[in-house]
Amino acid sequence: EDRRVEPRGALVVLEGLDRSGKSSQSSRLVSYLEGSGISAELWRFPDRTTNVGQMISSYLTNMSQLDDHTIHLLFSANRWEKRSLMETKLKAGTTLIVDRYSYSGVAFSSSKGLDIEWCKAPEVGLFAPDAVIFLDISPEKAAERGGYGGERYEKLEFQRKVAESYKALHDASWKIVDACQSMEDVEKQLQDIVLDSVMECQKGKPLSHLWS
Ligand code: 2DT
Ligand code: MG
Repeated sequence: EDRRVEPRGALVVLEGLDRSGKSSQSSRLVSYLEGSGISAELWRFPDRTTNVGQMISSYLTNMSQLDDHTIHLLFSANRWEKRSLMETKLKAGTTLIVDRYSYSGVAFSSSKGLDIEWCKAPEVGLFAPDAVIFLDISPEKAAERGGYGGERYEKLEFQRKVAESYKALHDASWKIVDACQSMEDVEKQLQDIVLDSVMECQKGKPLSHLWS
């Protein structure tokens, strides 16, 4: 068996309700890592730039209607189409900070009533994150922050269901961070979590796969 240690970048996922601060914190993290001399990129799902991503975007902005199963599979396909680039980047030593991933896929679709195991199935074989950070905020507090756009899922009633689905989905390995703290306090906690993960991966922690 080949036991050589291959340093690599870390795959770090941020999850949470809309307006929990994922996007701001993700970009701050990338700046912080780059400033510390660590190669890092900001990724987000859905990636609306691809053909599949454009179908997703059109659905989210209510420009098109799709069956719940169909849109679920498109979100998954959007991750599959980025998988090989993800592998290349990680193996080249770049840490990826990813704003939403398979957990959003399962939480949002199962909130519409789709079976959770059915929702997980198309994610099997994608890379498992080295860290999942959940920015924890109540749906009510998130809604008070304002700035829900007019997109399909950006409604308090639905966000309440998503919050319940995330609870059913998370496990002990998730890092739960109180998103109601000041931006700076959240930022500091995220930096510590991510640095730990980056160090582990530099030491050659093997890449693993969903669903684990
Ligand atoms: P943003 O607001 O982050 O652009 O997300 N979603 C996301 C799903 O339903 N399934 C998925 O697999 C992913 C990644 C969450 C747009 C919306 O898309 C939802 C919010
Ligand atoms: Mg949104």
